Amino acid sequence: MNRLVIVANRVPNPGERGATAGGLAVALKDALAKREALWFGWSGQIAEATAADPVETRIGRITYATLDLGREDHRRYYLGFSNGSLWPTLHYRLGLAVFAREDHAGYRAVNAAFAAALAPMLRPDDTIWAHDFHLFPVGAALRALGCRQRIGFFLHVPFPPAGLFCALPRAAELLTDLAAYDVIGVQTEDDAVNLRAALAGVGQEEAAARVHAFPIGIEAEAFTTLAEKAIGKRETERFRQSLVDRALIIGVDRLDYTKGLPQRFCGYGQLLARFKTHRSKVTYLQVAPVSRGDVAQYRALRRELDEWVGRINGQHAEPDWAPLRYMTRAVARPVLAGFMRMARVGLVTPLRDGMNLVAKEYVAAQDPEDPGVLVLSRFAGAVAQLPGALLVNPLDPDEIAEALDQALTMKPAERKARWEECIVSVRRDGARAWCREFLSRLEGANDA
Ligand code: ADQ
Repeated sequence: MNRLVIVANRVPNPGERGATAGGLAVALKDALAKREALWFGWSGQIAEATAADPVETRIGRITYATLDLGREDHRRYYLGFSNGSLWPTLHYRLGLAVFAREDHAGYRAVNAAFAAALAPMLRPDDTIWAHDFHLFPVGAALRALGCRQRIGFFLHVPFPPAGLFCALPRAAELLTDLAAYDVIGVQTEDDAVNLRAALAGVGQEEAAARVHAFPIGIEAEAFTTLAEKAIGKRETERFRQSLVDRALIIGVDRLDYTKGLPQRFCGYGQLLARFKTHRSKVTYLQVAPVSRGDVAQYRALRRELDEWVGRINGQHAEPDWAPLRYMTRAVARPVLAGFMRMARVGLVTPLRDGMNLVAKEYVAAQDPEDPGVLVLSRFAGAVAQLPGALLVNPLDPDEIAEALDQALTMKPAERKARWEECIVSVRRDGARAWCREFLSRLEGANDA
């Protein structure tokens, strides 16, 4: 079998390459287990200048090739254009987007540097798969260097309506870059419709026909096993005892303004204010490790959430009950899986999300005989695969409160029926199917 080359902004660290790995590493596990692979990208380290030659580490059949980013490139490419311009725009938050020509130039320069470092490592029959919004131009940069291999691209975040995306300066250039790819993958049919329209709008009709939706999933069985094994372990049991038979609501997110956390906290506050029967009978645990802590908007969000926590606990706590427990430390996946299994409600209310794997993990973690209820934003890509969830508008705290009340008082038979509607596609449309479907379209692309 030919080699698979993954190009992504981040390459997992040595410590993350085992059982604790998250995100893309988990989703690609199956594809990477079956064939020789090269994983290329940023090391996560910042140096004086961006390295020209990658550092290679081989573990089994996977070679990890990483470049350190220069300080200025990191600021322009990563913090500036990727996180400051593209991330908010792609999440429909044009008002939060900033644009600077220097950042845009830095973004293109790093993509060109990635291509220049990767090209000499490529074999003629490699299959190349580039990931996410940091790397819109890397395929075109590889083509400019003469690479004729199959190159696919997958966008993990949403793609907004064409008019919104095209308000971003240089949007047409980014869309033209996408035309270099043989397959352009997005999470949902809505994203595909939006991206096709945007491509057609800049005269890239042929590229528009290469856009397809591939909803990403999780390794459901493995996550279920993780959750089952966590029950009875010391950490899980200590947590259970601390709840003193109170129903648990759980939220697990990166601390990001797309995840709707202030509105969610407000919704929980509304539950306690309006549905008084739940007072002292429910505990909400929000795990939200700090991400992109060096970006001002993220620091402001953190302050806002600190205020919400103080307000809710200050207003509603009893001497023996804190209604909201909030952690900005990361929690290990096996422990999280156990907490999710214990939770009566999984609360997942992003304002926009490409997919949202936490929603699927919550479903996979449940005890089939006594499952909890998923309260899910109607703006998460995962909605299409989770028909049994209680859907809410994440901007409406009252609706969140009403859904929480409904979930907390739901009869076991309805909980079971709703969970069964969700688990079918969580199991069927897993990480393995996502990889298989994307790669079979990409590898069949030039044969058609
Ligand atoms: P993210 O925005 O990071 O990913 P999500 O899909 O929910 O969002 O999470 C990815 C993984 O990180 C999950 O496996 C989750 O368990 C883990 N994770 C999240 N919060 C955590 C926490 N507090 N502690 C420990 N682990 C945590 C982007 C897009 C999503 C898309 C994914 C995959 O924004 O829409 O679903 O890529 O394509």
